[in-house]
Amino acid sequence: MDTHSIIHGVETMFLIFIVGTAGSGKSLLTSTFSEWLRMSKQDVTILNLDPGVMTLPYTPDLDVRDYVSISDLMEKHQLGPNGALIMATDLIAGHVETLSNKLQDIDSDVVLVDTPGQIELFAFRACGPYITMELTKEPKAIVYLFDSVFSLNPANYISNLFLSAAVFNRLVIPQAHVLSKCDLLPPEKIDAIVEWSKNPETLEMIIEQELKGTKRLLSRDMMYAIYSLDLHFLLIPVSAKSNKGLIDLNMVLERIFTGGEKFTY
Ligand SMILES: Nc1nc2c(ncn2[C@@H]2O[C@H](COP(=O)(O)OP(=O)(O)OP(=O)(O)O)[C@@H](O)[C@H]2O)c(=O)[nH]1
Ligand SMILES: [Mg+2]
Repeated sequence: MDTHSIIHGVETMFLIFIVGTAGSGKSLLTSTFSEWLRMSKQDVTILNLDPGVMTLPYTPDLDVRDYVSISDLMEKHQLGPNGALIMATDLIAGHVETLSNKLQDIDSDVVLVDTPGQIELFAFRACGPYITMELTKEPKAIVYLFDSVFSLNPANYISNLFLSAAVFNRLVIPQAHVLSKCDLLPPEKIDAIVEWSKNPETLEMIIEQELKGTKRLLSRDMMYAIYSLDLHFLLIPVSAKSNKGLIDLNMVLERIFTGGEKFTY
């Protein structure tokens, strides 16, 4: 594979932000995908943007915890853990220039950015759009994770569609969609969820079958609203445990970066 491509004759570094709800598998995918890319002879830098994380399944090359400390903020400002996390995430914005300069110095092919556990801290406060815009001027993509087990319920799946559309609306960066932890469901269930993402009629059918009353009506209307936006949410099943789907994820990212696509996948 060749993620390190040449656009307009200039060698380019690509930034990939891994985004998703708490526990959706961002950090493990960052770890597994970085190893997979390295095996494909790609130069990879990992940036951890989660100030609150205790342990990571990889060794970050750059780590916001070196710049902001949750425990210091709690002590200094008499904050609880959540308040400190919010403050820490906002403070990261002040270190973006330093992080950008470091990334430019390292100049790897790909930068994988692991984002904070709580998606709202990253995507819905001012810092997320600021960081994604200002962290170098290199091409960027979002990988948005749909947790397989959570997505099996059509109402949850639709909530996640909304969340991912909201992230796109905030960040306006080409977005790839991953059905994470696909090893945790039988293949036919994974196929069914992927089919919902390809074909709204199958989603409508399952809503009719599995949901009742207000939940059914709301889910159906939310689904229509999403599809009327003409955004695409084609899910790529991926397992960060078995490496399944990494090749497909890579292909979609390559299309985004080399094709200059501006839309969601
Ligand atoms: N079976 C399976 N488990 C996974 C996979 N990816 C992640 N997990 C597990 O899911 C849990 C959460 O994974 P993380 O990678 O920490 O998820 P995260 O989104 O970074 O979590 P936060 O940063 O805390 O929001 C861990 O116990 C992982 O081992 C996967 O592909 N398959
Ligand atoms: Mg994490």
